[in-house]
Amino acid sequence: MIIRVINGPNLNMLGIREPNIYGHETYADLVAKIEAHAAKIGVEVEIMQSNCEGGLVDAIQGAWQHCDGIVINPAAYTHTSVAILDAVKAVGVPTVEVHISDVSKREAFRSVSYIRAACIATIAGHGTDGYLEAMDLLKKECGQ
Ligand code: CA2
Repeated sequence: MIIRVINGPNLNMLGIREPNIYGHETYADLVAKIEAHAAKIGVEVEIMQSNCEGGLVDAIQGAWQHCDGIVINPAAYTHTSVAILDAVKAVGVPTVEVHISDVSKREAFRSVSYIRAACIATIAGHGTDGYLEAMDLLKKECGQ
């Protein structure tokens, strides 16, 4: 089973500022944590990050006929991007939306998610553990 983990803009800056919201882990820590969990549950993982909307669309399209599941934190594009929603709909790969913070308890604009409509689940407010929960969910969903 192959899971592609896609991270949106500014997630490469994790741990550098706003630790009260996003914690102290760096992006490298997050990657290491996901890789360790993938090895533990026996799935292959492909992890990427882009600050560009088109880069995220390309990564979603690249999962078509290649990956069994997608974990995506589209970051700020969650709240604005129809292109990312359409890409997830187009590929038809089971997708879980993840947010490190509890977006429902922050500014009103963060409660809007375009991508949610195309996802099998949304996990928010569980810190970076949310990524691992999303991987577990996809593994269960794909019956593996
Ligand atoms: O809670 C999340 O995971 C978010 O997707 C993170 C995004 C934010 O725009 C979403 O509303 C919720 C932000 C990504 C990281 O931004 C940083 C800001 C300052 C320092 C480090 C990272």
